[in-house]
Amino acid sequence: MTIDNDTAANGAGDDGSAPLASRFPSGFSWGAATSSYQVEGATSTDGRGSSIWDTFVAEPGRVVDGSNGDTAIDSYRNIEGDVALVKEMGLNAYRFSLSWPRIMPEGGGRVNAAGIAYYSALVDALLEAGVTPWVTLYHWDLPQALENAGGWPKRDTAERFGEFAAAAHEALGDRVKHWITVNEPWCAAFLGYSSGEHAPGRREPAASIAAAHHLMVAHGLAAQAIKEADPEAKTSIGLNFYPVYAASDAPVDVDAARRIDGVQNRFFTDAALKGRYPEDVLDDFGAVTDFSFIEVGDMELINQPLDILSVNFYSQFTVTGADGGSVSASAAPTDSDSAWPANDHVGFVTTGLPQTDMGWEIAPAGLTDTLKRLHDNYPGVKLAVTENGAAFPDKLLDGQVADSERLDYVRDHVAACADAIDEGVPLIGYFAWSLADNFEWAWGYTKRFGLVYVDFETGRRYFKDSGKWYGDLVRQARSNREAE
Ligand code: IFM
Repeated sequence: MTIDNDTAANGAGDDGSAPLASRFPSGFSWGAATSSYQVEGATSTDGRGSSIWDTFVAEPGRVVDGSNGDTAIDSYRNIEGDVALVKEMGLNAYRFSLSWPRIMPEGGGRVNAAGIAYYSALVDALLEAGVTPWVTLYHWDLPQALENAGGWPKRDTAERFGEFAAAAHEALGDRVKHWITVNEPWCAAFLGYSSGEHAPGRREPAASIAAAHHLMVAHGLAAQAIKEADPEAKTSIGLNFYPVYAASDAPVDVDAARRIDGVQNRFFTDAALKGRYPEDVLDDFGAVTDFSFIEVGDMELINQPLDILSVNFYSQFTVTGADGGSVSASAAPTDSDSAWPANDHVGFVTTGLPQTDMGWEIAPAGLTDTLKRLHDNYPGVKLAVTENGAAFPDKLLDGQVADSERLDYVRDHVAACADAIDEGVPLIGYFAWSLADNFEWAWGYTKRFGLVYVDFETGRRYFKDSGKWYGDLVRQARSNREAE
């Protein structure tokens, strides 16, 4: 699968700099990532319970193309095919998530043996292929039964998640050593319960802050349960980070940047790694909530010892607080300012940088800066980039996808990781988002993030040029290290 332009990407730079593939330490985890609802399909198969996404997608107008995850890319029935793609690229790690309602259809109590059997088979197939599984416990498909009982704004949901984590670990922990508790609680809380763009589609700013806190309590309970069962297991939380810049030096813009940085970057990280929420964010949130949901002992519970901080990185924000901060462009993952509770007078400004098909600005240096900042602020924890990638409108022609923009995006972000390593950041892995095109939430199948193109009619997979390039890079990086 070697392609012609690989030397430019993987070979020595014109300036005599080291080849990209040689800039990573031995033992580095090279992976790709997916999540259950986005790829599995089989939503009514083998006793899987219903999730909030099954309910949400059935409501007219929620998903731009009216689609759903009923079939997705059929990964539930295609373990062999998906693992073969991972293996063919030479990856040594694969990140996927467990569907909570597939394992616990009612959200708590009864464990569905067929659900466990599926993930057990996937783990075995990966290990057989020499690939380390990185398992995410929560990637947004909350059992509908728990949403019916109040969802994440209710504390009980976090307690049930602790049970689910223990059950998942009991079934898979003999083989799975890398556990990411919760993925992007910012999205689950604020897109799910404040702007309503994601399931369950509620628009309740105060409840969204309770949801955010309970997602962190859930993280604490899960990390605790896993470490109790296996002190050698590596625990992590997946957070989505964006450098946030003020549009100008004007105090209103500087304050807008502080507020968005606070909710997006510091709120969850300070809680997980410092055991406290940032005071300035609590002050901002105080406009809409009294925090009565925070119980004594919660912050200690959330502040579990973590081995790895999982960094999801896509873009950067430039913000203004001027003129009431009307939203002027969609550099943000959402056009809706109501995704930032108590900050709805902030505007997102485009700066002229190239954008992906999501309208997200391409800013690889922001990844280096983010990794350095995280290491400076939370020095005791290793870092892994567990999502990074770009949507572009791909075309399949004669079995080929010439996605040079995505190839450039991945290459430049991998290089940004190498720059961070050069500056002393303890970065241990990079996972491209995503292994293959899949269901992109409220965008349905209209946005393609994969290294592998999926024909959504037939389910057939084709390596894109970016996937071929990434495979070349990884094989070269790994063979360099093995040769030492
Ligand atoms: O597809 C999503 C993923 O589920 C979570 N992080 C961002 C990706 C791209 O939007």
